[in-house]
Amino acid sequence: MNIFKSAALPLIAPLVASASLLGLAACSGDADAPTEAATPTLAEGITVSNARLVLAPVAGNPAAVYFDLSYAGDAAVTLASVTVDGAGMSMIHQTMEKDGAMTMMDAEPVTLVTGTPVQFAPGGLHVMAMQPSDAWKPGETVSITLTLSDGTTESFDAVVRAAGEER
Ligand SMILES: [Cu+2]
Repeated sequence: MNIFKSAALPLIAPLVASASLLGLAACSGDADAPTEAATPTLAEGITVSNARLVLAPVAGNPAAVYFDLSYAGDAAVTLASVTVDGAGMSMIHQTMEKDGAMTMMDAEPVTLVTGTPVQFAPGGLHVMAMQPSDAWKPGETVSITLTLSDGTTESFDAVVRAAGEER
């Protein structure tokens, strides 16, 4: 009897190294170029409420932005990036408990699902506004812009709160 015993073919994928690394520069460094020319398309179906920017207890430390977002759009989109007006850099963070301590890290892309609210709140998702502006004073507002994966944007104002205030 001719039994095909473990007929595992050596499936060695031909690693055709297409080493065309040219033209893949991610950051082209033209951040100083005027961007006014690009007219952003407004995201559809997004409603943001209860937006607030909470200053850090220590001046100069990152501030956190929280808000409630609801989505009623048809397109399958994720939150691609966020801009906090006046901040040196902004990122979407996720607070997690790790080994009994709370830490935060870059959030996985936040997918917007119609009818499913997304809450940016203390202890969870938040926007980290690095290099905060000296101009941020409690009671004033800061413009926040979300950019979705389809390139549309949604801007809203967040009220500035002092570190000791309700988050
Ligand atoms: Cu953070």
